[in-house]
Amino acid sequence: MMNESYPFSLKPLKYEYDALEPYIDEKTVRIHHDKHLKKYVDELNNIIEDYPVYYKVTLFNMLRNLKMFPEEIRTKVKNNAGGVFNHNMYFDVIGKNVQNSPTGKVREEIIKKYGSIDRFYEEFKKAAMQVFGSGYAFLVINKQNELEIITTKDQNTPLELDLYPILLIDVWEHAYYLKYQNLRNEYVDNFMKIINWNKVEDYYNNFFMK
Ligand code: MN3
Repeated sequence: MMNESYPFSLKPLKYEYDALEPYIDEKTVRIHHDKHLKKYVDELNNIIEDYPVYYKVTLFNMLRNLKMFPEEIRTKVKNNAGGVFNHNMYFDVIGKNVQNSPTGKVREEIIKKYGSIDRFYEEFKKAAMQVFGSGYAFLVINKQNELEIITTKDQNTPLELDLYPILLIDVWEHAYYLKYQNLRNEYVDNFMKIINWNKVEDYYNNFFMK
């Protein structure tokens, strides 16, 4: 998924639109995936189309090295490539009937860093609640190879900071407003119940294999 290059495509969900009910409602998933994510994919393709020199650059490498782009398109690439990357990961790390508790090496690392899984949930929720306006909370692997919670604004990704994300929550209002309105805290609590920790573990292991 991260190794994809131009032309980018809208990846179908690996579950039904209503699979995340009652935590995330069908209508929100449908609009979020089919409209919001699709728009980022289309916009990114429109931008890159005029610059064949970037046709072979992966999404991952674009975001790791935004300086490669000329200034006239750099912000647009950052926003739209970020939108594609963040949403692909978002829909990938949640699911139905998932391994809903941290597992494997990630579990060990979380306990090492935060003391307990509950304490981690508290910290992650606090970060998600602190995002002012639109953005994300991420669990990343930092430069010391430790876990760390960070937030980003808009569609910014940890990749441009040389940090490697393994979990994220989208707290743009479009991710929850239809069902939760202003109650972001309830959305965040419910999001925790549908995290697919096997996927988070995969992202973690992939980082150390590359
Ligand atoms: Mn979103």
